[in-house]
Amino acid sequence: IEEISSNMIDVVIVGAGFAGLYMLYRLRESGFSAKIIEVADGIGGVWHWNRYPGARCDIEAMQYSYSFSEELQQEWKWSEIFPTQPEILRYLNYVADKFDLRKNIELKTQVNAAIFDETHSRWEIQTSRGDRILAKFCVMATGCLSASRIPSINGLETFKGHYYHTGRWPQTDVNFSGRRVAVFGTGSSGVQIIPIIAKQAKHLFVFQRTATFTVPARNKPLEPEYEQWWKSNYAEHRKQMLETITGCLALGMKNCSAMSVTPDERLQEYEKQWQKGSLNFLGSFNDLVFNQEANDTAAEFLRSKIREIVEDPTVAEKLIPRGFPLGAKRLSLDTNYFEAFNHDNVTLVDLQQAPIDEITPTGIRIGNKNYELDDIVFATGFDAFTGALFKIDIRGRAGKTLRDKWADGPCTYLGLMTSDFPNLFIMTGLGSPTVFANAALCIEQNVDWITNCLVYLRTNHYETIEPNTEAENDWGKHVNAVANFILFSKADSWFNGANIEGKPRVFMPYAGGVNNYRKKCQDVVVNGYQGFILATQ
Ligand code: NA7
Repeated sequence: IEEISSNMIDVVIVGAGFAGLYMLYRLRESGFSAKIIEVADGIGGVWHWNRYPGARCDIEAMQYSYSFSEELQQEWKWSEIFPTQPEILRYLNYVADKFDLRKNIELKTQVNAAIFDETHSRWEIQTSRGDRILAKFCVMATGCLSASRIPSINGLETFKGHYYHTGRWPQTDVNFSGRRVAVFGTGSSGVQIIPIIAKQAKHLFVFQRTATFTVPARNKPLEPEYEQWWKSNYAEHRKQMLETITGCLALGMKNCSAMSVTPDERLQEYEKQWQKGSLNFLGSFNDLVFNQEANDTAAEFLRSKIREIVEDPTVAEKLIPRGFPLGAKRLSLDTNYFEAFNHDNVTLVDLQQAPIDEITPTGIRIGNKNYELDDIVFATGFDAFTGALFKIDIRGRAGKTLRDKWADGPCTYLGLMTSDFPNLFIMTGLGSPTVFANAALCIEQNVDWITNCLVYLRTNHYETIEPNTEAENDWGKHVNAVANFILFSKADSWFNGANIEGKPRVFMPYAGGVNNYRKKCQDVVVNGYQGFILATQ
């Protein structure tokens, strides 16, 4: 009993990324005892692991950053519009030091299990160090794109060279100079790493399964006037960001249908957004995400750009995405991606023409053709949303496992909680707009909501909170209805689990926008935590 009581805290947070760090800060500020358990040997979450060459954020730094401290947002200086992974990691380390967070973070510790004890209404967290930590609440800040995935390709274990996954990049320098390299994957990670490896490698083979849509980032140093514009009125700008669909301020966007203007005007607008460069391209007109006809015009514009940039027309045709709407696989932001295919040392291998037969000790074989390789890079993505959660044995009421409960796909209320798992909060982008929006802002909103909820429970002497099944089912239906309204569900992607064999096909994020999601979360609170069961014992 002594051991248990000395080990009992209010909240265990799993994960020390953007979400976990701010969660810890807010909880401590609100008088709760809290602790982060993190498997990595450093803080940063995805920004710790994704240290591959070219890794950077595709949301502007002035917006993809914490807003909770005016002092922090005034004193931190970003160097570029779109920050690199090392710069973001430095920022998060700075935040951890400034707010003295490290004393409550346990690194190099894996959470193996989280088990709810119904008798005492508390969670028991079991770690790789053999510890059992008891907590009233548990927050899974485990990330939506953190469980990296290398596809099972015949013969990989026989390969004598090195192989890497972008989401588990080594901390030592990897230099591809003079080497023959293969890259699998042409999503956002592949699009970022390919042009960098193209510059270094003796030869780069890009093994493409699906061609991708990407828009130039046109990244540049942060100009002092622009920085000043943000900093002179940061609070107001942040407030405006909350009222948007994407959680980002995008100035000068057209608020009309792509079909309401002439073809010339449409092209001019696309050209303008293309020249500006940013994911805002998808907001060039207000119906690109749900009107197929409008979407086609934007997709066709991007296809014409690929034909313009790529010199070899045969290669260009292979690089042109077809068969799914623009945005249904997450739009990428690039720096010289298509240009890389103009280099003599870069070869595009189209896996739709012929799939891989095997990886051999010295390379890759397709039919009679052998590609001799020194290194293979897998930019093949993640078991999104649920992957990191399922690595933990999570058990709620009556020993029910989360895996069993979600066997046909995850179900949550507001993405934040799931019934039969009281006092367990989830912040992995499930049922929330995080992956379609400014993740930093979405995380702050989730953390603030959870903290306010815990304060409410404490003030009103409640022991537990969990959603009722009706509210959970209704939320699931709403998430689905929104997904069916927009075009983002119309492709095989990690949005709907299609990138993982055997994973249930359920559209997991909430595509209704930051502003609408926030409003729904607020309404639930205003109506006395509507849809939740609050219990005093
Ligand atoms: P993504 O977006 O899931 O991209 C993974 C890529 O890897 C994609 O092009 C896949 O092709 C490809 N892939 C997956 N498995 C294979 C196999 N077996 N063979 C060949 N190619 C394969 O992951 P990213 O890391 O790029 O981006 C994830 C998010 O992280 C990103 O959107 C940002 O928000 C941050 P497919 O399309 O499945 O045919």
